[in-house]
Amino acid sequence: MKKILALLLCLALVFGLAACGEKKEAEPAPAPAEEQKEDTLPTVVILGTGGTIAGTGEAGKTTGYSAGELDVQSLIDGVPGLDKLATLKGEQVLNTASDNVTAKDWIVLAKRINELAKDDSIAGFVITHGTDTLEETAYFLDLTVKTDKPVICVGAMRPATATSADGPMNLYQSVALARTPEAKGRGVMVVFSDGIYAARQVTKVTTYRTDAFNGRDFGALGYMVDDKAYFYNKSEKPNTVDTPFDVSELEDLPKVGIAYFHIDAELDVLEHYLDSYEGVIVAGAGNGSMSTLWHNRIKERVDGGDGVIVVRAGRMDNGIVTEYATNPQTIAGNNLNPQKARILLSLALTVTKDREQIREYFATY
Ligand code: DAS
Repeated sequence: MKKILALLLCLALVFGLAACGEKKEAEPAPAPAEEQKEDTLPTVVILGTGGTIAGTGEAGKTTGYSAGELDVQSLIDGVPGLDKLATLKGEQVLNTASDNVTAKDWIVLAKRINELAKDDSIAGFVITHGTDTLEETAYFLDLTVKTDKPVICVGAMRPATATSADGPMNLYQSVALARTPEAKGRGVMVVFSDGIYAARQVTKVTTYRTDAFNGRDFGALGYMVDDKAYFYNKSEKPNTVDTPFDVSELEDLPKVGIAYFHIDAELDVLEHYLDSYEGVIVAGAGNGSMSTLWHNRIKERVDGGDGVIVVRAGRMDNGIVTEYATNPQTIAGNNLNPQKARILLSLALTVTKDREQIREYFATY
């Protein structure tokens, strides 16, 4: 008897579930993919600039390729599922190895983002870029774009034709981050090898391996896992809409050079920079340090009324360079590496030539 009852119960359950299934089928069918895309997907603009991510070479190989060969539409088409994340609009700003990128290119890029950002239908931006100078472009944009929408810089260490090319996943995760509402208001970010990094902090740390970036003393802002962003940190430094740097009337930047200090560094190297540039970053040892020979020459020039601005940065990636009370002729570069200190000084010189105001900028941005 018990067995019969159990059998009846099972049958009732099975028919019940089947009925449920039928009910489900009776619900309105989901909108066709195209319709759903138009209605619900955010729009992300991908601005292509070249680099290894757009590089091609011998099939399978990771070296001996040409950077900046594929256009941005080919990059988009090459990533399965990218069009399920967002409505994508590709624009080719330039297509070159990132060692050829210029300040003029930066200004074109920043102006374009600033213009597009006014369009309410655009959720965020991705910049595809070579890795060599990616951190520089990212920091420049961090100081000059006037939007709180996510701006994500991305690249690859292996060309598109390599075995296990890293570009497609990096691009996928960048688009995913650019459309993520929690990514708003965090400044320009770099996505690389599952990590999310702040533009001001990130630096390239290897010539070859695919986990090529990190945030130095500050680590990562978070992780990407497939298309999901997990944030843990936020940079305290003002960026984008909270900086005084405005590119709208600029075509180029004031000339700022980097003088690399080392044992036996000759005075004529420094002199060259002091003579020909509006600003000089000394890539110094330790606390942005340099020889007495170099120090004294900077003092003589500045005390003698030379308007050249000299900033001391550190050759190593971590720690802070502090002011020298006995040497106010130079400005401490804070914890910016020399290539990033160069960007801040170039932009500062578009606003002021005043040494003390520029000192304040280095303490702030
Ligand atoms: N080194 C290449 C890259 O990783 C070239 C470049 O920076 O454009 O992208």
